[in-house]
Amino acid sequence: MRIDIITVLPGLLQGPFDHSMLKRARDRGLLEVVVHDLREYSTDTRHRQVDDYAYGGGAGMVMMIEPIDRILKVLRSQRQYDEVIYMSPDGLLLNQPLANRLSLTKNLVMLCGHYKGVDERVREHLVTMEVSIGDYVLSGGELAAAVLTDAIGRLLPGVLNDETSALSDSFQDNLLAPPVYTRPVDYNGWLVPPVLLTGDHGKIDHWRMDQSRLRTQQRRPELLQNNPDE
Ligand code: 6GU
Repeated sequence: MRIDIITVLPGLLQGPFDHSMLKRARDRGLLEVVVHDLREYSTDTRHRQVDDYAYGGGAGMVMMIEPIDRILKVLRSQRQYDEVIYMSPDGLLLNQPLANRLSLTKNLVMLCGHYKGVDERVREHLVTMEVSIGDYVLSGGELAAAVLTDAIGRLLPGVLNDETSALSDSFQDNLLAPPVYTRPVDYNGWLVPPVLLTGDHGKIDHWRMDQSRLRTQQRRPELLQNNPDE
């Protein structure tokens, strides 16, 4: 899978994909992440301007359509994109079903918004969907694109060590994950639940399922109301 990220702050996206899961995905050739500096597509070669004042006035700059159209034309001439995603707090709220769906695609573009956002014509004519990572405002779409890339990248077959492990994630079946423990068995008198030490995997699976349901009921009861398949 390939993800192209378009940003005015490429430095913000230098680190996040070079560690852990995403690094493994890239090292194994399962995921290619390419970060593009939008300023390189500015028509203004001297100041590399990519934003301008809003028509009608008001505070805040607006990202211009032309540099965005130019880079998208270049990218689209090289491959077919499944989605061109504008990262925006107005977008479709990211959840596990959406991450699952996007992980099945081959080529994605993520366009990171900044300032007051992009010229509305970009949203009308150039992007195919808008995604938000939650109901709060970030100063730009970069960290949201990193979150979305991580959520997608870890689902690619061959990325996780234990192939079944993504399926047992919290939310994968609309249940939170059960508690987990490791050594020591007794720390300050805080004990590991004895069932986990029995070696009886039928009993352990049953306990974990009960804990998942209990935890979901206590913390996120609304998840139990929803249908697992989107
Ligand atoms: Cl995708 N962008 C920005 N700027 N803020 C957000 C967001 C995205 N998702 C949640 N808040």
